[in-house]
Amino acid sequence: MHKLAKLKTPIFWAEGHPGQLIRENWTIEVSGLCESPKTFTWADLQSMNKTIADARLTSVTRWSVRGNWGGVRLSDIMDSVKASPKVKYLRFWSYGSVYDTSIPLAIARQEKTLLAWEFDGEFLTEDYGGPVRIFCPYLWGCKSAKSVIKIELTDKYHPGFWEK
Ligand SMILES: Nc1nc2c(c(=O)[nH]1)N[C@H]1C(S)=C(S)[C@@H](COP(=O)(O)O)O[C@H]1N2
Ligand SMILES: [Mo]
Repeated sequence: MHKLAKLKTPIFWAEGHPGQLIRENWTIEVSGLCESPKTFTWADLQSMNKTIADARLTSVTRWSVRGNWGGVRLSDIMDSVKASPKVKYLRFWSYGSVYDTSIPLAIARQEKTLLAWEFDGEFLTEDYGGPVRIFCPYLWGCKSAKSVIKIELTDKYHPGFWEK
């Protein structure tokens, strides 16, 4: 059983569970206001500097789960695509392009905001947003988009799935 399941972490998939997703074929497109838009493959992400953040994912529905989340800092991703000084928000899209959510630049740049693929040393499964999800302990859990396929760098705020 996955560690997150042992901790009785609820599985949120408002748009419907995506089924099986293949880790090795995963890609995340990073585009919008930047000099070098790039599609990161699973291998690209694995070759980057890994950060482990001991932090908590907290939902407005009154549960939270704490552990060691591992992945790459969103700040490193932004540097890698040469994000424009005009960027004010990052907009995340989950698999299927139904669920989206946006966060302000300053929070994306915080040290524990990650593109995460593991929890307590174990790969994230589809239930918990694998292969790769956003992990942002500074905001409500709804901002930690699961199974992310695309990140848009924007200067405008777009209300996301839950806000609409
Ligand atoms: N694609 C997608 N991402 C999502 C959600 C969702 O329904 N779909 N729910 C959000 C909410 S409200 C919370 S609290 C966390 C829950 O993460 P978990 O399902 O891994 O516990 O994921 C967030 N990311
Ligand atoms: Mo939530």
